[in-house]
Amino acid sequence: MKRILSGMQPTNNLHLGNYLGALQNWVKLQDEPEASCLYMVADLHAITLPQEPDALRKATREIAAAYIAGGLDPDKSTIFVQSSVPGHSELMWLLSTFAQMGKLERMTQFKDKAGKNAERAGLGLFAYPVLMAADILIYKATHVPVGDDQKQHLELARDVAATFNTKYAQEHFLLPEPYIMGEATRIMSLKDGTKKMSKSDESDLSRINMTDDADTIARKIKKAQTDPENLPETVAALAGRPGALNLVTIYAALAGCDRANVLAQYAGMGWGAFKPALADLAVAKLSPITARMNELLGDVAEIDRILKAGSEVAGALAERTVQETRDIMGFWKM
Ligand code: AQP
Repeated sequence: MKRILSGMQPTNNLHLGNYLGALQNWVKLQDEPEASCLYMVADLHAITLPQEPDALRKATREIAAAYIAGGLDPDKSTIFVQSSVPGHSELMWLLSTFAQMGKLERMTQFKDKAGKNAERAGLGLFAYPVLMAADILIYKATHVPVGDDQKQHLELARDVAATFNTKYAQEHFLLPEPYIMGEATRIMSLKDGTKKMSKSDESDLSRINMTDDADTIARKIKKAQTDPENLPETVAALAGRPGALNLVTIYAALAGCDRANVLAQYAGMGWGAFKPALADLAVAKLSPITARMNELLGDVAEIDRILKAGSEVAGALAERTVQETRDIMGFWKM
């Protein structure tokens, strides 16, 4: 039996990178035999950077709607909001006593997000990987779908689990494995093919949001970074052309084919021909999802009902692990 746990932060609307790199894979996982999937809206992680309360509340529902519109089925997957299960925060504190400062200091995501202001960064941003360890270990997840940027955090979760198990001489926490879903799809910014497409990029033109309408998608793709060369015949010839490579990657991911297949069709053509074809494909793929999302957001009571049911399932699993952990550690019991 596999237990899978993953989540996304409600820092803004989901974008095409979140969909092609994560959500699309989660949908496939929920149909795997013997898999039990838990997908959370990771709002406790979102507050590691400043958030406005109303915007956080709105984004939380929007992400839940995007999960469902993108294909997660509440009858197959447990969909819930991280903060509605208090055990995540409690277990994080318990586990923080097993996480070594030296290892946390080496986390590249902290360095990237704190930037030059590391001295002023909050403790939460620094301790983020311990919360992620709690998210995973609380459900005794066996597999965690992770991108390259999260592998280091998963390693920390394994490390914390193993340290705990050794200290108390029992196999209490499972050591989670990374779930690699074939070739990772990393979608880059439409304005700069060397930077990943990101929810928190200041420029809205850098990403295609799952809420964008057809005209907006076409306009953003039209303005996307390319170069004066036509499309080449081989993938190797895209080296050193990050903007061009990104658009070909997006096309391939949307069409469900290899980049080589895309080039076989478009080699020798200019961007004036390719970009409209890419825009049409993106609209065809995203517009049904956007329409379903808008429909769901018109009935927030239904989203809340799904999240409440998910929280009850996740909460029961989490509570059991927290209680067991408290007992093992020797806490007083009422
Ligand atoms: N550009 C991307 N290409 C492929 N996959 C991506 N993911 C994010 N960006 C891309 C995957 O989406 C999931 C959600 O990640 P997250 O919400 O925890 O935050 P993130 O990875 O930091 O994503 P963003 O969009 O860049 O958010 P912000 O700007 O808030 O930090 C993960 O599985 C991630 O791999």
